[in-house]
Amino acid sequence: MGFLHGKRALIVGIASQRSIAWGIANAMHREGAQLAFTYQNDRLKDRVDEAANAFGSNIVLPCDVAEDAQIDSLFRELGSHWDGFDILVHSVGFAPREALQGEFLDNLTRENFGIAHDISSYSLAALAKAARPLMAGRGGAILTLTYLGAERVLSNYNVMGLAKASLEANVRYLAVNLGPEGTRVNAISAGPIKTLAAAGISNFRKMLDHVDEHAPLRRSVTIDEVGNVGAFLCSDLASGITGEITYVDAGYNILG
Ligand code: 0WD
Repeated sequence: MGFLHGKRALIVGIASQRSIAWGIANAMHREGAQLAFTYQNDRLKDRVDEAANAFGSNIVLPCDVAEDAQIDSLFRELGSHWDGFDILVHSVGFAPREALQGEFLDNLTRENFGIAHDISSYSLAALAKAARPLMAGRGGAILTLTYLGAERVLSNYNVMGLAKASLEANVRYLAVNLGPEGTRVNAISAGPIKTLAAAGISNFRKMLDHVDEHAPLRRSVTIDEVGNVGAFLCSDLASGITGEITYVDAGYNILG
């Protein structure tokens, strides 16, 4: 029996089979969790339907996290399938493409700053708040994805680094707020992986090559490696861990 047997998990942020959320869903499914999925818009619906099929789920619901009404209706709908659930995976991030190239100030605008923070950080707290009635008191867990650019200045990451720093603080505030009702909140800081979101970052290939050459393990990580740690962090095996950022990056973050 898998270590997530009997758990119900909502996966937010699958855009393709290369998505980190796909790797997390795969590991959670393997460990016995029942899954539900959201899709951002009609363009991505087929991909998410494909994921639901692959993981034996028939719960696929729309949710653009930029829209309050869609967040509300997501949990109303989910509540008609499940009377409660245990795991919320937030694998969502976005900044306008032009902000992810050049120097930090080159393409910094109030609008780009707002969008990056809204979609990449605020959405975690918004989902956690809306999910609360269905998650409270079950010993559940919330997981999000962050990146080293939150702590260090990395080329081209720019305003997304600020948004990820906000996301990491968000994890800590949520952990304190939701801890008393038994919900844990953690993040994985993943090494670079070639996904649709990563394709928006200028010179991403160079970053990946650098990690392959210099990380202690002399390689980058896979979505399955991130998925395994995600499944662990959201399981009862990790019942003593909350408010933490766990690195799954082949050791790259320890380098000076
Ligand atoms: O190297 C990487 N790929 C890393 C990614 C390293 C470390 C962290 N991360 C983070 C990302 O910042 C993000 O938070 O992992 C998370 C997942 O990213 P991913 O798996 O790399 O990217 P992808 O497969 O593109 O999924 C992200 C998805 C979006 O995809 P697109 O490509 O369409 O932007 O986030 C979703 C969307 O499906 N998303 C939204 N979902 C709901 N509402 C929204 C939105 N407004 N915007 C983006």
